[in-house]
Amino acid sequence: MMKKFTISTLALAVAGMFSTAYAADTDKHSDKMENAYQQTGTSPMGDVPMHQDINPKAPPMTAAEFEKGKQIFFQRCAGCHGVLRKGATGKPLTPDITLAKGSEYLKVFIKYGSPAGMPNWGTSGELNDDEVDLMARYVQQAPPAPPEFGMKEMESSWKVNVPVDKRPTKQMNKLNLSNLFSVTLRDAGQIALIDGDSKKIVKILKTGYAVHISRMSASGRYLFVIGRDARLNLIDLWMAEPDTVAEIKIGLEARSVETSKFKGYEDKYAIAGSYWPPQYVIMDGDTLKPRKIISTRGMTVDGDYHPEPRVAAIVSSHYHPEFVLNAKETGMVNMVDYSDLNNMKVTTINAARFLHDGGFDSTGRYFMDAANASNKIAVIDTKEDKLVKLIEVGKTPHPGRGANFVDPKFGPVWATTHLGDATISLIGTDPVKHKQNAWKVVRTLQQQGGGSLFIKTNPKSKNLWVDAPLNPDPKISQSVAVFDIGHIEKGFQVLPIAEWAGLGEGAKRVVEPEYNKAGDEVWFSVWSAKDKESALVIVDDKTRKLKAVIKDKRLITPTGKFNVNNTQHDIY
Ligand code: DHE
Repeated sequence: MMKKFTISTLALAVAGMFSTAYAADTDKHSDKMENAYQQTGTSPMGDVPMHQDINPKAPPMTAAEFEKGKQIFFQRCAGCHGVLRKGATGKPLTPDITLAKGSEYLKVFIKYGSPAGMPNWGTSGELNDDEVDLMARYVQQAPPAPPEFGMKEMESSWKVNVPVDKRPTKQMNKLNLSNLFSVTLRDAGQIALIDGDSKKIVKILKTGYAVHISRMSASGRYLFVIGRDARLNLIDLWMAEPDTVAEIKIGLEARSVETSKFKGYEDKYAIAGSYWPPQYVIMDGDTLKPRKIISTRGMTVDGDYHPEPRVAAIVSSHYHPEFVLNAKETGMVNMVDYSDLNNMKVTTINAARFLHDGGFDSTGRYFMDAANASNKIAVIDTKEDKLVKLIEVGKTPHPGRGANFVDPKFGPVWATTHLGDATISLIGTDPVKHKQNAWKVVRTLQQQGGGSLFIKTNPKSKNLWVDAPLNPDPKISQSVAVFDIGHIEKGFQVLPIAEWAGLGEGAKRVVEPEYNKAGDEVWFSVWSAKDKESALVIVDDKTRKLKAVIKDKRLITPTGKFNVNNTQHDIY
């Protein structure tokens, strides 16, 4: 029989667990940082019409309440619990589970959170008591499924603004394109193109909602930008004034895009993966005409069916005409062969759950792929199309694309930082000359704290930079740690990047180091809320001294920065 709880007893129990477990257990603290990360980008699907199923067993809700519950769910909850509430990094919340828990239990859980990482939505002030009550009732209803998005929908959203034969045949502007930066202006739904030489904003371009990443075509001419609303812009950098020449919506929610880089296929295809529907689409690289859509729904590495495996990182193989694509929830890496789209082959490699981000080793052969919830890096050999090894690292690896350098003792390594602890794991990547170190964690470094997202160096640099924008301590989230690669065991220096930006109030999270083409400057975003001033801070890599600050009222919420040359050639 189900136990009866009153709000107050449960609240005390949960709150009690909270204070003791929390103070003592930094692991739980790290769960919080991980959840905060999942919630940094709200799902844009709250406004998508979905059918409300009347569940006679669930507490009643009006259509208006249901609509509000849906909005809140997609803004705050879907990132962890999944669109269909079948569970992702958060627990499943399907009616078979939630009805058994009952409204009172759910209200306490939503209001006070849990030590396992569920945020305290009520006591933090994010939701008021009425909203907590509404959400407790909402999660007992059947989850509404968002619509599918197939070829018909893609084609009707597809626009070629400048046809290929009306585009320039050579570069028509005087920009040093290979040192141009595409900077995500996240909450403005824009990117800024910034000239890396003069540090001047060349142009602001409108893109998708809560725009996420930029990628370059193999030739360096075309820039692809994807928004969280799955809107993809194709920007031609050769035009007198770089502009969007084609656009398409590839689904309802997305994070990744990449272009074909194998010899003979340069600039030919683009691929974009979506979170919803769980699928990817291959398009023509110069027009975005959709060619082939493949679903990722299917079995996980553990043999269970998953209805919504989101597409996470995609990289482009240098060894075969293939895209290397992460299906997050299944833990499978898909090697998508684009040489014959009609008779398409996809090799599925079992890795581990939940695949998120990653990058190549310095040779471009091995894809170092973070299975974040498993605390592992999967090494994928893109020449043999095989899993080489699953390597245990720190808690919740988050490499971005990682950092490649030569460790003075262990030879070539690739490094990842972590969201869930203060470590950096260095993995040996040379199975030929340093066989004994290959595919092992050869060194673990301590940095300032957890909540780290990106680590970076450059082949021409002796520095290794690491951020920690989600660390709860502003001293840490507003600065970066830098290691001297030649004396890596000696620890790190902290640079107060946000202070150097000279901004007023704001979160001022320092996020994502990115090098210029020459590898002698490192750019950081100082990321505050939409209504607060943000900036870019540029540091001289050799002296580690401030070189420039870019401030402009148009620089709203800058986050990712993509240098054309480094993105084009996978340099990191
Ligand atoms: Fe990202 C890369 C997903 C939140 C900045 N992010 C990626 C990739 C994925 C992803 C799958 C890899 C793309 C690839 O390589 O093809 N990111 C997600 C999320 O699901 C998550 C956790 C929550 C959400 O709802 O979006 C999320 N990401 C963020 C942020 O809050 C960040 C810090 C700020 C922002 O702009 O939104 C952020 N993510 C980035 C950046 C990259 C990225 C800068 C590219 C790194 C690179 O070096 O290529």
